[in-house]
Amino acid sequence: MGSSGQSGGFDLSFKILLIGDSGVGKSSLLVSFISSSAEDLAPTIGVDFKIKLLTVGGKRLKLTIWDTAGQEKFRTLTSSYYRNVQGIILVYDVTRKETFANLSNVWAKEVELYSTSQNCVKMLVGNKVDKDSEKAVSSEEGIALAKELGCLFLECSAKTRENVEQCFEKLALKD
Ligand SMILES: Nc1nc2c(ncn2[C@@H]2O[C@H](COP(=O)(O)OP(=O)(O)O)[C@@H](O)[C@H]2O)c(=O)[nH]1
Ligand SMILES: [Mg+2]
Repeated sequence: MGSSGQSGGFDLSFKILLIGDSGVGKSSLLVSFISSSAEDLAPTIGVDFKIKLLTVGGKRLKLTIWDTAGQEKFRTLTSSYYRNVQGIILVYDVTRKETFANLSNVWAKEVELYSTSQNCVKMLVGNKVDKDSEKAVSSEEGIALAKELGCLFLECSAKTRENVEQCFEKLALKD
């Protein structure tokens, strides 16, 4: 973890990854967080990473957040994607049960295999809570899986921006 203390710089630097099935809203979460607006939610716009500077609890944080460019469809994220990572956000779609199941069946296993950092903080995020009537994964199920995987837990909506900032801030604060 980098630490620079110069004025105009930042105190702590974090590399954060977004992972999870295609279509759960990883890119939307990133865009929603970076742009502070919920407009223009388009399906995967293959970004590599975005940088956000923010101050939390008096500390200036530099977050470098990596998004997949759609290659998660083919399950071909490589070990290099996980290198030197301090935070991992595992995203599922609360309206699609299989995206939740795949977090334990696929993604958590990959994290286990590739993420070598000792104190990497993980966060389980259920996205699309704005689609309340279509909710297929209960908050209790989310909380239980988070506990099992040793993750923090939040439900959010990239569309309404509910809890979006908290996802990233909570992760950065934990480290
Ligand atoms: N209703 C709703 N739709 C969302 C939300 N987040 C993403 N979407 C939509 O879900 C689709 C997939 O989003 P995308 O960010 O491309 O998912 P990714 O493949 O995980 O990067 C897009 O059509 C988004 O507009 C959300 O919080 N609520
Ligand atoms: Mg995407």
